[in-house]
Amino acid sequence: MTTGLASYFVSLVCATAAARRQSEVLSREETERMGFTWRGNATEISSHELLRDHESYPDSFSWCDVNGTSYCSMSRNQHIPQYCGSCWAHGAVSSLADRIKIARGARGADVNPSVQHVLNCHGGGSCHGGTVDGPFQWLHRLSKEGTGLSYETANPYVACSSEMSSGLCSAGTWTCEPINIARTCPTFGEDCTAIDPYPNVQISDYGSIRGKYAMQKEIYERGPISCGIDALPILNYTTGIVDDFGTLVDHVVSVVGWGKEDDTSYWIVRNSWGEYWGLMGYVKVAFGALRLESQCSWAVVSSYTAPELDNQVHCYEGGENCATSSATF
Ligand SMILES: *[C@@H]1O[C@H](CO)[C@@H](O)[C@H](O)[C@H]1NC(C)=O
Ligand SMILES: *[C@@H]1O[C@H](CO)[C@@H](O)[C@H](O)[C@H]1NC(C)=O
Ligand SMILES: CC(=O)N[C@H]1CO[C@H](CO)[C@@H](O)[C@@H]1O
Repeated sequence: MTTGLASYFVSLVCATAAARRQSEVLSREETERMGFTWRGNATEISSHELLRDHESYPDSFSWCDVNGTSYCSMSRNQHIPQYCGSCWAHGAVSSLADRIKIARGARGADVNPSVQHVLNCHGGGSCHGGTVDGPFQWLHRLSKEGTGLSYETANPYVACSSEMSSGLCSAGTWTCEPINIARTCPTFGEDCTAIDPYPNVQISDYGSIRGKYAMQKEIYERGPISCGIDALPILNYTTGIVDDFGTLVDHVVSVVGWGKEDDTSYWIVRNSWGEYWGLMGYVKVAFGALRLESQCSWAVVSSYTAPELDNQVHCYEGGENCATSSATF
């Protein structure tokens, strides 16, 4: 059932590769070679199937404005300090950050999980592309081991993965070692210290969905999701509603809700190209357009480190009481 769909995408990628940028979404073959399950159209029973059914949904609903409260996390830019095809990690991490904010009732300073941790640990891909739900498969594995995704303040985004040498990437090693998951560098001329345990977010469940109905149900009941999209028609997007049907999925974004203007219903989509692009980093995509409804994924947040949960391990500035190892950076 999924094979036809996958090879359709792959052949289109090959056929049009010359006309577009390199796809940031890997093929089924590449995905499986990395040890991830291809779930572009999962059919297995998941907690999504247990969600309440609605006859219909309101014409507009956005997690960025639920009765005046925004549950949307920060906008990001995957392409600086140098180009990195990490859209797949951004779409997943941003939707996850929103769901943490929803769980916290938008109280407290935002928790911003680390995209760089996903890249350093090959959690679904690299700067040369990845998979829509790979980050959630990876994080689910980590969560079962009792650890999770690090925070931005312990591992900031630098747009590098281990195969990258462009820009500032040659100045570091982007491997999945403790020092590249959460660290502190206490003073000049001394080694940096890996922090473990580190503030983190964990998930209990994840899955793949497709189609307008499943997307609305998942977003409305549980929060934003991560979806594949055709990026070519939106490279020069500025305002308005994009209704281009699209050709293939080569990019990943997060979907935070939907709206309606005149007679056109559209998805409210957060991209990861900075706030100078589009509508402060967002784009309105007409229902059915840009292949946005063809492969999406969701994850259920099970825990995160936050003051109200009183679950922080309190580390010293130099990390001495939380240190597992140290390395020169
Ligand atoms: C938003 O306000 C409406 C109208 O007062 C109410 O019916 C709805 O439950 C509220 N939604 C949330 C999520 O608080
Ligand atoms: C975007 O605009 C630039 C400058 O006008 C142009 O060179 C480029 O072809 C456009 N890209 C697309 C995908 O339309
Ligand atoms: C979960 C899901 O969306 N499953 C779909 C996978 O594709 C088949 C065939 O197109 C659909 O019937 C399923 O609903």
